[in-house]
Amino acid sequence: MKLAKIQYDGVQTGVAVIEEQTAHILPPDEVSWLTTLADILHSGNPAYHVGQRLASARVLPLEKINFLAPIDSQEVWAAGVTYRRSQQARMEESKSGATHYDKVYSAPRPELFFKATPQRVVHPGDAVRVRTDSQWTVPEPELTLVLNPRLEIVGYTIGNDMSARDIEGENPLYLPQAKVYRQCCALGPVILLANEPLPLDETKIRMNIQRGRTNVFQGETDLGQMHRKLPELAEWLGRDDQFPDGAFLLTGTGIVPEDDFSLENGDEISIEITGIGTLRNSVVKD
Ligand code: DO4
Ligand code: MG
Repeated sequence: MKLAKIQYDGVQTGVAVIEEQTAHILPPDEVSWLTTLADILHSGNPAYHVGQRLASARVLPLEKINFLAPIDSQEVWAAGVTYRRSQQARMEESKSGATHYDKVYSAPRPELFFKATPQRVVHPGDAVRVRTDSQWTVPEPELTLVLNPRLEIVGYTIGNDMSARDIEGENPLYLPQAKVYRQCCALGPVILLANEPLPLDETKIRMNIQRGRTNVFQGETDLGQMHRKLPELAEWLGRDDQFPDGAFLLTGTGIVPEDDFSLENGDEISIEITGIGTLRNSVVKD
């Protein structure tokens, strides 16, 4: 089952079940008072609570709705260097930090970093940003775990971990500035409920970047290439920490464009993950 936060009838927002062509907007929950998407996700049995309200849902065609980022008050975190391709790319970009990236790929403790607060996350269709002080910024297409306050994986979505490679490459201590700024992250369009583990080898991640009429980048990987297990990443995030509002955890990129590629104003990024959907965003660089 896929759930989304949507906007409809101009200004109304709500939670909907998304099917191939239709959005089923859930009516108010007068029994359990599960109001937000996060309330449903954290309820212990999201599919059951949604099922209770589905019969009286209003149905709209997808053309009549806009998708919002599926986040409420969760923090957004990210894992890094979880694929060989990311390890190689970081070692190339950072002469001084190369050994750190080499070690973290195979160390028991993964690289985890804070990525965004909800207001830094853009909706599907909106623009992600290139920092004004970066000349080398790329999108990072990442499977994203949706974690409840008990750090259980309750869903999956698509995330874009925008990264200023020149800033992170100059000095690894600049990582928070390379990663965290306004419009630095996109999430959505839907959350696939985690009823069963994802089939790793069959779950492809594809990224396409369009510049005007030209396709300037195309890349593909699959979850089978990831060096870490998904529950392992969630478990490390929860160690000695608390997430009363739950969390999103981007799981690292296995697709990194060649070193001469940087995003430009007006580029269109699309990230597709098998079984979840496609996250599309434009790029602003001003
Ligand atoms: O260590 C730098 C960031 C790595 C990252 O974001 C990734 O591998 O996806
Ligand atoms: Mg990343």
